Amino acid sequence: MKQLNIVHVDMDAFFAAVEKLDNPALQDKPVIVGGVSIGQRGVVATASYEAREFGIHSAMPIAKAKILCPDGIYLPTRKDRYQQVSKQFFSILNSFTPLVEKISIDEAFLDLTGCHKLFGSSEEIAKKIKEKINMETGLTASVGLAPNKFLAKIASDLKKPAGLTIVRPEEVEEFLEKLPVGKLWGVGIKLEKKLKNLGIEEIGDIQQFSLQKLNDLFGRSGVKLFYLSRGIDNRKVNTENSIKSISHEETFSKDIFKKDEIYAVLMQLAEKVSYRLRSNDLAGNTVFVKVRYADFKTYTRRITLKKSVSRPEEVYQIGKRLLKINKLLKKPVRLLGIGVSKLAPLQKKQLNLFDKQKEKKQDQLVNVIDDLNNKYGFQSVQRARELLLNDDLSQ
Ligand code: TTP
Ligand code: MG
Repeated sequence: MKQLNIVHVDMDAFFAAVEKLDNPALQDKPVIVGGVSIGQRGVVATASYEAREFGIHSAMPIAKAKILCPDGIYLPTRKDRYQQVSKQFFSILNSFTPLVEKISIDEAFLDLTGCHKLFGSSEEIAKKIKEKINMETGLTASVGLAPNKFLAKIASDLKKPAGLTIVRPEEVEEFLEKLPVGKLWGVGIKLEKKLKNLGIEEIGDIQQFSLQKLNDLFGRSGVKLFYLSRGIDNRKVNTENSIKSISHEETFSKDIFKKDEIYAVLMQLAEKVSYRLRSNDLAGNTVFVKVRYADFKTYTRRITLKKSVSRPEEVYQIGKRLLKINKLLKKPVRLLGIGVSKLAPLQKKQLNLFDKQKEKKQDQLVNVIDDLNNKYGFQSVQRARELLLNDDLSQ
């Protein structure tokens, strides 16, 4: 019999909830948080549950949200602040077990194996996790407890916000039966339509089909449907390198052609990537760049290095080299992105790829900048850092 050991936790309306936490006057108000960075291309990052009543959801253009809810409170994103709360969230999770898999800024899986002597039954631990998050952050999370990741993820979503849903091993098939097929991983709008055409709307309908039949109908996706519809999922909670990559990108309101301007943006993006790497104590040995042109053609190029990198200057220089070698700047650029993958814990005494003598000085500078970023947010110190680097280190 499968054990009831996997927890999925997801914070409720995360960015909006943090905004309410920092400004209690917003409590009970429809709050919409969105990237209003450059031009009119802003989209909703998230909306409070009050705002969702108006039909607003993530990825909706802000302009459309404003039509649906003109009296809503529209706020720009404050990524550094959310990152801060996220860190607190993960340290709470880590206080229960080291077996935590980070899925995103506000979402994780935990494997409770080995926790019971310290914290009680799985049910008790799931409850404690939920309560501790609420007590220590002032925010609510929704929690699912189930025998595997697939079920725990569905469970945490069922009673949002502030829900706790437990799916015991003996209840699995019944739990899945009446759920819409769209809840299954890998079932997007297209496959959902195909299934509907066959009269399949609920997960229970899939349970009636044999493995052979589903394979004939949908190939590999069909095989997946067979197992998931029965609640079978053997994936482990993956604690190693659970963040696969860290990247940032920017879409410009006007396409950019001037190399200097592109490199300036690249530096800012590299700064952000580096900051996030170091806030998570990570470095990575693959750097990648992404470029999109006016015709929406998008290219990604990567390079794998012998050593891991995390410093802004390193990430920037390698990104710049990738853009040059691959001749990616021959046309005006609509979107530019840079990231680092193949991540591993940061070695504190990591060698600087470029120049050992500058290493210490650069590290000191990076630490000061990190402190300032934590205190005052990103934009305020970015310029200063670029000036410092130009005057001081990058000649
Ligand atoms: P989610 O957990 O998907 O959403 P949420 O926490 O806002 O709401 P829910 O209660 O349904 O979990 O994402 C976490 C945060 O990630 C969200 O607060 C904002 C950000 N985000 C984006 O910036 N863009 C997106 O498209 C999505 C889905 C999320
Ligand atoms: Mg969430």
